Amino acid sequence: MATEIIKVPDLGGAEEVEVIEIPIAVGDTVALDDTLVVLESDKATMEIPASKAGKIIAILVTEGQRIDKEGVPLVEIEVSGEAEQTASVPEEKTSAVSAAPTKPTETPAHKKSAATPAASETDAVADAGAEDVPGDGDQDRITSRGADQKTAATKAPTQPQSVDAPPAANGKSLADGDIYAGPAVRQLARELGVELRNVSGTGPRGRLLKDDVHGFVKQRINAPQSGGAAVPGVPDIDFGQFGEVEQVAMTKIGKLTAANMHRSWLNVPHVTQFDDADITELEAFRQSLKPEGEARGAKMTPVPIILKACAVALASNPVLNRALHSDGEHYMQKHYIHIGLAVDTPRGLVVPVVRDVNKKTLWQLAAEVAELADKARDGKLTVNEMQGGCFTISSLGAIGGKGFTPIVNTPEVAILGVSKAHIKPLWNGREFEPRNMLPLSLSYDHRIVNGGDAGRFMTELVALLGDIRRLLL
Ligand code: CAO
Repeated sequence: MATEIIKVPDLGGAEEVEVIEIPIAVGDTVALDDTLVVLESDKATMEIPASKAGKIIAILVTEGQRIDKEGVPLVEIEVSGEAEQTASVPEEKTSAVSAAPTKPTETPAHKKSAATPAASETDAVADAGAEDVPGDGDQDRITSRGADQKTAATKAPTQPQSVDAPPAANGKSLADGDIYAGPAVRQLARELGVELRNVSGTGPRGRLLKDDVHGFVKQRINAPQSGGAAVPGVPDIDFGQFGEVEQVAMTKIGKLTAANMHRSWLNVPHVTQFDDADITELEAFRQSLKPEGEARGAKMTPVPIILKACAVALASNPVLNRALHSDGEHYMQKHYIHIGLAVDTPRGLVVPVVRDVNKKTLWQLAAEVAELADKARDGKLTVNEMQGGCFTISSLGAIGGKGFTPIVNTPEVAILGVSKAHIKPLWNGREFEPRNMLPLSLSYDHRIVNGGDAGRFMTELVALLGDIRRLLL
């Protein structure tokens, strides 16, 4: 049996190429024109085809290896007897891609007829399902395969049903343009029924790798079943190409917060409504408490008062003090009022829970808020102190801002966002009066809380903060 060594062709002006994919293994049988190695230069991807049909007996390069000259041996093939034929146009396929022209070229008719049926079918279907490729030099590969598009159209339906294939909003195929993947990845994607246009590439310059396809399938299998489309992945970007960057490990709290926020964002149909509470009198009262606070060693900030007002509003609007049961048939009505308080710490966001808010005095709440916030900032909260909340308050009042849409802290069903109070002109029926207005935003889970429920809660809260004597009623 004769052997043949396939070598790096003319690099077409490229100074260096990298071996980015070896879609064959020793022992594989390859047909004429099957891709053996994929090389990549700065501008183009080059598929090096088998110039003879036969069996792979040695692979002489490794993925990631850089090559800077023509003639480097790539693969050794034991040529099968009946296949001792030359490639249809090997020099065309390699030189065309390596030359990296930007203009598509016609595929000669003799090339089409020389391809084995198996090869032409594979290529044609590949292009029907997932169009090529971004690199300038890939134009030739696209064009040569594109010649079989008609065949592709008739053969594509025999391929496995793809996991998903969402059309672009404009009705144009999302595959137009930038799918950057080699033949082995395309082959794998076809076998698994994955549309490459939906997979994010993590290889160099966003190239799709086999791991990306496997990861995509794994993600789809683990994703909760729903009627909607999949959440598209966000591609990793090499930010280093734009400026200096540094990769920093997330804190444990940061990772937990990210997971919780994502879960809530995906599961909860959020609605947020806004109102302003007139806290002019409340602020006057709060300021008057300062000397007493100093004597007690406690500080009466707005938060303890908002906590108390929320407890009263929750008691009269119990819909916001529920949790959905996972069976979809029940909800849990809570008969206690524990309220979580988002605390900003150097390690991230934590939410200690103030228990039985409805049973505590404002001074008790002020002392507890200060203690929990200190413990949170010192990293000394116990797990118990962060469990059991019915509702959460996120106050950015001391930081600033006119309003925001907080994310419900599931399995709770509502959260109150508090922004910075501002003096605003308010019409009192005769004239504009300067009033201290506190912006409030209430996000809720619309699966269980209706707009009316939330509206009643918010209206009561605004009334309570507008006249805190109502807390006694
Ligand atoms: N409008 C105007 N001023 C406000 C205010 C508001 N809504 N809320 C508080 N303030 C002022 C207070 O009047 C007080 O000032 P004085 O000392 O002059 O009275 C000062 O801010 C107190 O601020 P504080 O932060 O020490 O205390 P707090 O009780 O308002 O808040 C806590 C406690 C733990 C909620 C807060 O420190 C905190 O961590 N907030 C951030 C929460 C957060 O990150 N939320 C986002 C979560 S989602 O990413």
